[in-house]
Amino acid sequence: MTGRKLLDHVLLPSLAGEDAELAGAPPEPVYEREARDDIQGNVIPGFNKDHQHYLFFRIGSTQAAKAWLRDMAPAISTMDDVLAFVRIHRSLRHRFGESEPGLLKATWVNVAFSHAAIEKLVDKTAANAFGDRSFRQGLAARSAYLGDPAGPDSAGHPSRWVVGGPDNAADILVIAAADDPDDLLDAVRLVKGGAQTHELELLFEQRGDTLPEPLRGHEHFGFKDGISQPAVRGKVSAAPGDYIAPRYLQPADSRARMFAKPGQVLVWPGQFLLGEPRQDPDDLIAPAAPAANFPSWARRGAYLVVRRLRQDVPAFWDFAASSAGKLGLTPEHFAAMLVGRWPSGAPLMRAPTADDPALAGDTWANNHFIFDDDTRPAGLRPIPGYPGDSAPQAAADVLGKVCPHFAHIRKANPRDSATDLGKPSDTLIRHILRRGIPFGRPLAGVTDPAPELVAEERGLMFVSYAGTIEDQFEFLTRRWANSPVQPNLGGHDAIAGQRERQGDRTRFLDFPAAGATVRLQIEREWVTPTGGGYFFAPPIGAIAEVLAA
Ligand code: N7H
Repeated sequence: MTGRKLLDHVLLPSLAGEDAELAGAPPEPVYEREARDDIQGNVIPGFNKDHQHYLFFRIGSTQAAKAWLRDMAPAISTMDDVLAFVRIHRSLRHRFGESEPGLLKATWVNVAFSHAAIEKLVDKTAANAFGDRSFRQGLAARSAYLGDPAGPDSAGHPSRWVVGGPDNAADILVIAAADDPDDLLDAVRLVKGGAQTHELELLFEQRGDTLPEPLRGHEHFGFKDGISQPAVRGKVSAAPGDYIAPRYLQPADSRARMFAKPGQVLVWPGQFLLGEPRQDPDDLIAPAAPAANFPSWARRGAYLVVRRLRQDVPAFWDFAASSAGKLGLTPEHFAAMLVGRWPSGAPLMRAPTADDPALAGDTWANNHFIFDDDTRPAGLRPIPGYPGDSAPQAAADVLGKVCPHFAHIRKANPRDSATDLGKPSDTLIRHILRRGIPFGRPLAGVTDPAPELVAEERGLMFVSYAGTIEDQFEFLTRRWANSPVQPNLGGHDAIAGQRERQGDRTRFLDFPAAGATVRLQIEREWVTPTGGGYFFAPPIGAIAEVLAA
């Protein structure tokens, strides 16, 4: 049986059913087969593979590039392909639990284009019809605005980037991903071979891999990543319960209209796919009109941001250790306050004083918390084999004493907190779909690392998709991570924040210590941009019919 046929049949065990539709909830768009075959699979639902490869190409000859794209188009992995895989995988996990023996394997490929590439392949008018100003300008031109180092001698200055700088910006980005590293190598070989015969110059390539056990799923500082994602509203068919993102809350729980899984907020698809119903910023549940500021062939495409972020692991942990010493905390606790989660992924809001690996491993509990009010237990549908969420619920932390306002996850997603924008529903229109993966060999957990290992490059290939770059990725970075007073007072985001003021890159944290706030200056930097680009992942139909026509 092929994945396609299975997709029509595999619904989440015991969750599909007549009670799956919620009274009073607005109807969500149905993505029939034609739409699912058009949307690239890394946008929705996301490849989520342990091994990925990023290939940055420059077009040599427009005609040759078009011929290559015509060859490539049938090989682009669709939402239908990837969703079928995810559903079968989920079904196996329900049966086998965590011991699921890795029975399924797949290899996926997606492609995206810069503004300059669209100009070359279609024309200037088409390229300029994209309403997102940041996309039109490109990442290098926006770098200063993002707070990246302004001095040309700084490692993070665009003139020194490995790709995406003023002289080495890529036209086309190919993302290949696989469960099996050998399968990935085969796919990359094929892509490179085809590109070479069609005069595409490979400017840069980056392999990314999940870190080896016991760090699988963690990033280089040692923290579990990929826990919190928005859920895209929408259905695969009109059948009751056939949602893209399975709904785990009981209809009797009023939050079932707002969350797919506990803590996983539902967002209308137009926040990620052009031309689809967007999120109403004044109402947590209602849709708003689709955007129309793009060429008509680009409907159901998504903007893609890629940032190659180098991480200096010793600098991060040195700061954590010295600050922790001043505050009477363990370095691990202090570092968890910078992130908002313990290394295991357990949220501080539910594990305020010590890590809780069991909570971290509980996918129905590890994202279930809000910041400003007490969190009520979630009413869950019966989930086979799941005994229920028994960890203590989060208590209101308006002042940020448990999870500080500078914590990366509180900056990037303030959840129920009122922000500088006003109400929590405004936060919904800022969400992004994160699809990154680490690169380089780990240092975390290595005792007495050899100097050569310390000196190697490592970091995060940060990748995100959204319906705008300016109002989503750039907004999160510039307005919240880089600001010491937004979305709330408390200091900079020490993870994602960048700050440039005439060469002074010092950031600070206002640490909520007992009695008074302690201001901690951050002199060193541990996340340095070293390359990337702004791209557009078009609907698959447009690759052959428009870009390669
Ligand atoms: Fe972040 N980190 O290790 O600390 N991130 N991030 N990020 N990030 C998150 O909740 C990290 C970066 C977001 O919904 C976790 O899945 C690192 C940029 C958002 O609660 C961890 C880097 C931007 C979330 C990290 C980095 C974001 C998030 C917790 C750079 C966008 C979800 C795991 C090297 C502007 C927040 C999780 C939510 C979570 C880390 C960069 C955004 C551990 C090391 C540039 C939206």
